[in-house]
Amino acid sequence: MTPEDILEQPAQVLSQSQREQYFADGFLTIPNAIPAEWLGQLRTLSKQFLDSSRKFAASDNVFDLGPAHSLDTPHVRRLKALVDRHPDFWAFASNSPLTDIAADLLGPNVKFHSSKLNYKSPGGGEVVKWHQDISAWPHTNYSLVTLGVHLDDVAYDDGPLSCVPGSHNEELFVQRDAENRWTGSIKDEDLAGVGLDCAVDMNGGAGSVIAIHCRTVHGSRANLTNNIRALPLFVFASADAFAWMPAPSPTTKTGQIVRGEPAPFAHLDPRPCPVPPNWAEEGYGSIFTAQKK
Ligand SMILES: O=C(O)CCC(=O)C(=O)O
Repeated sequence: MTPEDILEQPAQVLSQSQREQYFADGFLTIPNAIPAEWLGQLRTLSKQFLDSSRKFAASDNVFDLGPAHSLDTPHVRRLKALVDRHPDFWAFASNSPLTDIAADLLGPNVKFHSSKLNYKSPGGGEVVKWHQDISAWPHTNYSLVTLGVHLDDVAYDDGPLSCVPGSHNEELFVQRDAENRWTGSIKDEDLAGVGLDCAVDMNGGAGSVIAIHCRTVHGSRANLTNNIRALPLFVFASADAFAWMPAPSPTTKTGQIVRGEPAPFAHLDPRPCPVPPNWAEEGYGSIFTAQKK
């Protein structure tokens, strides 16, 4: 769906001006969006998984572990395919206030794409370089959004995401190095024209939701605190957006309709999108492993 078509649909939880701001800037922070019961359960699950990671020594299809990981001090970078880790993660993605927000930004027919929980450890944590998400999972159009939930208050020191306003309406960059290897990040020479000095930190209180358009240039700051910043992220698409390459981190729920009906036609956006590696053949670790290469 186009932004104009989406904005014509009645909103469920967002105001019309919040939706307009999302389409103008390419991102939005929604304060107090998640009720306390859901927030409590997400926090509990996040801590349980972090704790259960202690017994693992190497990354697998559940945990992406950092180099400092140990029994005493878990260093998890990512809990993968969240909706397959616990039924409540899927309930949250498919039938909660989060799903209502997705429908307000994507239209009445919404398809689930993927999910993960990123942990940012003290001592810097995973600084994520500037990138655009859609280049890793291209679709027939650009009506996809990532929704993140702040489990705790997030300010500058906690390592918030940072987004460049209006960058979703500009070009998509090739996220590969000179040898054509996938880097998951935008080259320095391309960044020069992006307007990084205008980037906005997505700070917010516990229970706020951050929405990032799939074309928006964004990155993520260092964690300067002694706390682990945990951020569950869920990606949704308009039902008429169809993936044309294998998903990097598919889940058992990828492609399921969570609001409305499946689309009888694909919507084709003519703006070009670079071709990512074929993840089904090459495998995908995480953005952290790709950016560290
Ligand atoms: O976890 C973060 O702070 C950033 C995550 C991100 O940008 C991504 O996973 O695409």
